[in-house]
Amino acid sequence: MSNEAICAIATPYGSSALGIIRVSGTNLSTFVKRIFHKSLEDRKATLVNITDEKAILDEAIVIYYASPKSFTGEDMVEIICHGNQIVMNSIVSMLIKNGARNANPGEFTERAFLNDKIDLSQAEAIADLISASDQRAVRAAHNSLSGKFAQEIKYLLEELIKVRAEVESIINFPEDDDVPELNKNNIRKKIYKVSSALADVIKNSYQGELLNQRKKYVFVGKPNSGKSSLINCLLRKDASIVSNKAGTTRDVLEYELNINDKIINIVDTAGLRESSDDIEVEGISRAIKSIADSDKVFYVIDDSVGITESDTAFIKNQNISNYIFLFNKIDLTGKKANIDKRGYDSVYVSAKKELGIELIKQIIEEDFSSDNFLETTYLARSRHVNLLQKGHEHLKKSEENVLANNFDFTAEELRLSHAALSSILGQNPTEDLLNEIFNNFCIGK
Ligand SMILES: Nc1nc2c(ncn2[C@@H]2O[C@H](COP(=O)(O)OP(=O)(O)OP(=O)(O)O)[C@@H](O)[C@H]2O)c(=O)[nH]1
Ligand SMILES: [Mg+2]
Repeated sequence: MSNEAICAIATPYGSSALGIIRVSGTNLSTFVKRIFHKSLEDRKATLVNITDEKAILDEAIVIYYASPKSFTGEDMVEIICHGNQIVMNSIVSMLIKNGARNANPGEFTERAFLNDKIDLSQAEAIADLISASDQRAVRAAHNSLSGKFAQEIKYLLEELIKVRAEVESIINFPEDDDVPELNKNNIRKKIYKVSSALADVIKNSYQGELLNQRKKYVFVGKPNSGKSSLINCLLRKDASIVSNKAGTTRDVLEYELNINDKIINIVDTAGLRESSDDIEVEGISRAIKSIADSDKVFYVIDDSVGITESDTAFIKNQNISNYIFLFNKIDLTGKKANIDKRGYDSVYVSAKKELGIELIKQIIEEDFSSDNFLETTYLARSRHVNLLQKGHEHLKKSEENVLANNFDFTAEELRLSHAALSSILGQNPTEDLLNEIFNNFCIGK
């Protein structure tokens, strides 16, 4: 690891009341003295004038965190200045002139990991917390970040080590001696105990993985049914082009929608119909693809036309099971905005008169409340889930080998299970793995 001083703006791009710039490196005290013309007390907010060759860049609060009591474990400086991009950029340029360099994405967190301030699962939880799309995802990320997830893995590793030791001692039995039944049963019981505890962690981590993915709702239906109009109503802006020409939307357009702090993606698609236009045909095939990875389909029907055979045929042929009919244009049919739960779920709305738009949001919110969430849900990533499953598979094989009196194989399977679980915490990580994880962070974290 290089110990060069690194710096980055830690707050989002744009204007805000305050902006934060972070610096991390070894022995920053001389660096600090040079740029601020005074020494800073550890963990104390100090007001300074930040200058670059006599020109005042800003008046700011700076806090110095002496190693090892800092996020990265190195010396760190946090500069809390005015949240103006030009001011912040000029402070960063001044820091670079004085010997720091721009931090790579995730480099602060990577240093925290390399300095043993956090394990790899906690580092990943930081990225997940930053991008968490709703309250429950935030809580689950906290469960991982606080180390609860890591503690469970550490417990499993400790238990595994105990069994491994016992198996090794059996392997060292004189060859002509049979392994006493008592020892065999003991080992089986212990493996079973780890295996069922691991199964519980897997169960909770699956849920966490789902939480980590933003829910996606796709709007499909015939041309002119009003898909784009409804999406614009939900977004409260003219995002998609609307026109009375059938076949207006040609591409898959994905937008972010915030409903009471739940962030979801809504997708506008090309109207479904037989077409000889290559571009339209491609648009329709993209619409079909986006249905495949959606959480729910809103099938939009022009209520003045009603459901036709081609609508039901499409739903059947594409095997769409999780869908809701949105009957749009009720201003033309005189129906009331409402949710009809008889038979298939239907919502009656009008994009033009903005009727029933809240009902669409209600349907989406119901999806969130039906997800069960446990306090022990972790925001596990697929990397974790895969390793947990791998660890579990090897444990099962080790149990089979105990039964077959193959203790050498038992030992090997236990070793592989141990290796899989310890990779979750980043013990013996490869450089590729670290690059993959930290490159997905934002700069400044
Ligand atoms: N009366 C009435 N007209 C509507 C309503 N919603 C949409 N329209 C009109 O229906 C036409 C088609 O609307 P779009 O939102 O472009 O329909 P679309 O389903 O996205 O159509 P394509 O992109 O071609 O598939 C436009 O002229 C809209 O103004 C509604 O609630 N009531
Ligand atoms: Mg459209």
